[in-house]
Amino acid sequence: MAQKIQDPPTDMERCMESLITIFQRYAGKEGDNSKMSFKEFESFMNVELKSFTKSQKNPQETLKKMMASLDGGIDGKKDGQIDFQEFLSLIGGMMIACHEAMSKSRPACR
Ligand SMILES: [Ca+2]
Repeated sequence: MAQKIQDPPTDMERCMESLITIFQRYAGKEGDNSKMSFKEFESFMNVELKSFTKSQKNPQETLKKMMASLDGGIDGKKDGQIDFQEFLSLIGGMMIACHEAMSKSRPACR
């Protein structure tokens, strides 16, 4: 049977795959690769979002607050770990802020 030639992944599909791969890379540093401990979250923030983390007055304190607000944010299940759904709500929030900043920096259309 002839095999259907697969289309190459789209930019969006590549982007989604990258998010999953990056999450698993950090979440898998210790134990379960489906959840991030504070140590794993801190490592993720210090490497992958370093310009944000470095710009904070007290990076560790900020990360602790972020972790506390993410953990249990959706289903109310506070377990001291960040699962993929909680991770996506962080990325979503940061992307909304980036999108707003990018929209403002563009010259206004006339
Ligand atoms: Ca883990």
